[in-house]
Amino acid sequence: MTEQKDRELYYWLCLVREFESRISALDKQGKLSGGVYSGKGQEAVTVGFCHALRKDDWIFPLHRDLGAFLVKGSDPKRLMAQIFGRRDGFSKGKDSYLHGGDMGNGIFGATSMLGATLPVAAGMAFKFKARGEDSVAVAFFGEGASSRGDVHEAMNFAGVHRLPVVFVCENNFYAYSTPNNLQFAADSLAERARGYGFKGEIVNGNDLHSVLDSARKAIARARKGEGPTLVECKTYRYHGHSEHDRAEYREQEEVITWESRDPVMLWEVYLGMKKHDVEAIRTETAEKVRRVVEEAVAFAEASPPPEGPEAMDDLYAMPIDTEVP
Ligand SMILES: Cc1ncc(C[n+]2csc(CCOP(=O)(O)OP(=O)(O)O)c2C)c(N)n1
Repeated sequence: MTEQKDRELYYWLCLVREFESRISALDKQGKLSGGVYSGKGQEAVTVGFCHALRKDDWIFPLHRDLGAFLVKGSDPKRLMAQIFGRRDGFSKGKDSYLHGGDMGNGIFGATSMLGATLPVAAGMAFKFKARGEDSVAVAFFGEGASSRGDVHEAMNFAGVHRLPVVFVCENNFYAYSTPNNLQFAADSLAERARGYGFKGEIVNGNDLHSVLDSARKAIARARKGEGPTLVECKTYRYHGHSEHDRAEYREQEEVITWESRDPVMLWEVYLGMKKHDVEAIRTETAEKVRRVVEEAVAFAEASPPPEGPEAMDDLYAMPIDTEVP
């Protein structure tokens, strides 16, 4: 990889982390309404997959995938306005940040029902195939969501029709407080793919190299018409389920073990092994991402909340003036 690529990927990892850290702080300051579901610790998954995509590809993020918005191309200012519930957000302040999609950048909004976006991703991939387009759909979900029937239906349909979709499971070992051994009885989630007739693999979700490698291969397979892939990324969320959850169901030793495999730190080790000046890159990148996040917060705070009558905007499609043949 070129030095420029190495630095670019580091920038994305750091931007996602800074953005999420700031949101957690804003939440503690009481400036946000709605839940905050930090993906801190899981950055390599969203950065790795979204970096490997084109603009005309679509992603289907869930509640912990804020980083996916940033890397797929969302304007950080509009994303922050969405989180603040302001008029300049994607949903114009009428929605919690979780449900806002960014249609212009190929990002479908999440639904509250876990896993319900996976059949939509399969449907989008069906459309790509039917129209002969070579775009790809990437659906993110947690191992908790994997227990839902929707997930089975989406994967079965995608397998039958060999659709250009990649299913990315972020296995962070807990669905709220439910650990893996109470979530599924199989050795892994990736092995379910065999039952659907496509490839499944397990990836170290904290190692950006492994994620990128797997993402590129799965996306290329989908683009070439070789069907779906299920990638199970083993990773860990540092925070609780949301900011109010102290996650006391986890052992401190376990948390520390995962923190020692931090995705940003691992990328710094890689930069160092390539004899880049890590200290200088870290300082320069920290300044850059701090500025982006500062500007996003200032923009969001200056954006007005929607006024009463706006509550009715965008609720119904306008009638299309068509001539009946
Ligand atoms: C069908 C459904 N059941 C329960 C919930 C409540 N809920 C929201 S997030 C969550 C945990 C999800 O865990 P997982 O899918 O592993 O994702 P993670 O939060 O670990 O990223 C739960 C139980 C929900 N939103 N939808």
